Amino acid sequence: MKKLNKLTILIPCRNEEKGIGRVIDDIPRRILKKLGYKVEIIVINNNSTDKTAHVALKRKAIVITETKKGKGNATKAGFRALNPDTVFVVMIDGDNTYKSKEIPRLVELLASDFCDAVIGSRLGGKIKRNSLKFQNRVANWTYTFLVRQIYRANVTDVLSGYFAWKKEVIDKLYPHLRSEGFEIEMEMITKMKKLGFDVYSVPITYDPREGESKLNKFRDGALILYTLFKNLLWNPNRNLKKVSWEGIKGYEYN
Ligand SMILES: Nc1nc2c(ncn2[C@@H]2O[C@H](COP(=O)(O)OP(=O)(O)OP(=O)(O)O)[C@@H](O)[C@H]2O)c(=O)[nH]1
Ligand SMILES: [Mg+2]
Repeated sequence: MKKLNKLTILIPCRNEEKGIGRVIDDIPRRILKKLGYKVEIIVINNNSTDKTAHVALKRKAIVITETKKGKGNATKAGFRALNPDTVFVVMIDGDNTYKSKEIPRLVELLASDFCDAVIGSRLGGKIKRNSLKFQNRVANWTYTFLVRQIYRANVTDVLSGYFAWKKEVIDKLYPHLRSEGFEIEMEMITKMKKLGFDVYSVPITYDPREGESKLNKFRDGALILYTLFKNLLWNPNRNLKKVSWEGIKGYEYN
């Protein structure tokens, strides 16, 4: 029998009991298996006061705990939990806005060696009614325009939470990541470009969220913009000596 490659799906969650079940249930396991992947699901739970962990564990996901608040901290904890045999990594939100059944669309670009990392694009895809607020759309157009011009990144949605990477990209990127909150995505995109990775977008569907938003549009919007400009001065070689690679720590089970 053909050996299956491991595809790890990271789902950062804080109080997402309303969405996480659907996100996990809709992962197209059979299709992914046919494509040659063995699926592993890691939910990064963060101070949830609801049944997020329970819902995820019931579906046989691995649930790890990150006590430090923020999507950036959760994402980095997810990266540390990756095992060396993972080939591709997907990150998707737990609020059922991005559709997990579209995972094969992102992974195909990696499998065919079209690029090293993929961003699921809402602006280039299907935005369902009441899912992306007008002001968020305007901020996204503006930030995406700036990243395209300044970093020469041919991407069409820099505020997306839907990503796929070849595992070796994470190995090189992780030691450079500093973000604690929602600026993590901007940090990853700008640093991936500076590290010389090929990043493109694929159109995806975006639905209204289940449960409550964790985003503060003023504070997080400003921090994301600051990250965009700050990383202009970032030089991977100059910073290389200062970073320490924490290595793969394996799994923590709840
Ligand atoms: N583990 C963890 N996850 C978080 C934290 N903050 C946000 N998240 C998760 O990150 C994902 C994105 O957060 P959202 O609140 O949906 O932010 P958004 O998608 O930019 O904004 P919405 O349009 O309101 O959905 C969700 O799955 C959240 O549960 C956190 O502190 N810890
Ligand atoms: Mg969301």
